Amino acid sequence: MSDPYTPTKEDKFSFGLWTVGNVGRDPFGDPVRKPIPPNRIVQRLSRLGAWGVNLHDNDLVPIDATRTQRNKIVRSFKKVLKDHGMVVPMATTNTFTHPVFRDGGFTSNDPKVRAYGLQKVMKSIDLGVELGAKFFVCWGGREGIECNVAKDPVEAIKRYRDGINYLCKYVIDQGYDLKFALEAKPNEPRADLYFPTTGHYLAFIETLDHPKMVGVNPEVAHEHMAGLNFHHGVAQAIEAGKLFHIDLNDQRFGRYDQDFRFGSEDYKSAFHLVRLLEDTSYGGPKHFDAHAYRTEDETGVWAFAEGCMRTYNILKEKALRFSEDPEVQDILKDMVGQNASFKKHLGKYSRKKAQSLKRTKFDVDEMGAKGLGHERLDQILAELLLGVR
Ligand code: GLT
Ligand code: MN
Ligand code: MN
Repeated sequence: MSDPYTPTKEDKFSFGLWTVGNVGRDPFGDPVRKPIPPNRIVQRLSRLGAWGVNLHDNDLVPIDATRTQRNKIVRSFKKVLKDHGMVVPMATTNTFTHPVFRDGGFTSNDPKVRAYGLQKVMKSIDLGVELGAKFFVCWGGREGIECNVAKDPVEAIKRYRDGINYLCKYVIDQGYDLKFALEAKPNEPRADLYFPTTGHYLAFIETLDHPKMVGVNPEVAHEHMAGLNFHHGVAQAIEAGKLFHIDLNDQRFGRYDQDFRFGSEDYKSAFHLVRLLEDTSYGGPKHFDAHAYRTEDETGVWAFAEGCMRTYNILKEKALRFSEDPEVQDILKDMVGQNASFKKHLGKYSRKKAQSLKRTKFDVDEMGAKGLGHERLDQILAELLLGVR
């Protein structure tokens, strides 16, 4: 069946191998599904209309593989990508599963662990570039702490900076066309992670040796865990020219990292996000970093993947209908651009302008008396989303 919401490769939808490949293990329960081999993931995703797959080094190549084994796996993966017209837009490194990373990769107190972390990431970069990746995500899943007196947090930040600077130099030295996207999360799997939000990373990036090579990869669930408005954070990243990549999923506020199907929990927040991404010049990969409920078998996994993409496209259509709605347009026209004569007071500072502004009389009671009409506007959105408009 095909309808206007059926995904196509032009939509630039991607999934991590670890997302549809998630076996449903959680802290209280064993896996409920068999691992799906990477090559079959590529085939099935392509058939559903996805454009790309992303991977951690060890999603494809086992951590203990020999060079010969690695090359064989990579050769066969490249062939299946080509046969199915699929790309690898983003790659990343697993610096969180092995016990060696129990206290972080880049921020570990042990220089030997930090050196191993760098080695692993460099090899993972080589793999990503070989597969055609243009973005490299760094999610510091273990870069955090439980016992806060065991690690100096200022030192941890400096170590993380040293790590990213080193990797930027490596990418430049190799002549790779690759940019880094840093992914924040407030907690889990550590009690607290350094760089808990996208905003923390936006500030940190400006302190790097090569800030132009580094942007962010915000994830819906991670900002919602912190109780933040996701699309506002994304807007700030867009405005700063730093939205290199995005992880789409869903999540109830205040819970553990749920990584639910995109748009499954909060249609309204998802609408605002889709509208923002579609109305601005983002144009990058739309990556679903989520997984099927633990109740599902493999059939449910593909229903999950299709659902993520369809919901995005449905919300994209709703965003367009909202913008084109004549009543919405009338209301917005009334809201914006009034009092044009006051614009002369704004903008670039000059002493003359400031003096003139200080002399201007404002009738604040009259200015504060007028309602803004947001109730009606928001109800129009509610009715559109609920399908009666
Ligand atoms: C892990 C995490 C994600 C990150 C991935 C990249 S791995 O599943 O929960 O948010 O984006 O390392
Ligand atoms: Mn993510
Ligand atoms: Mn997550």
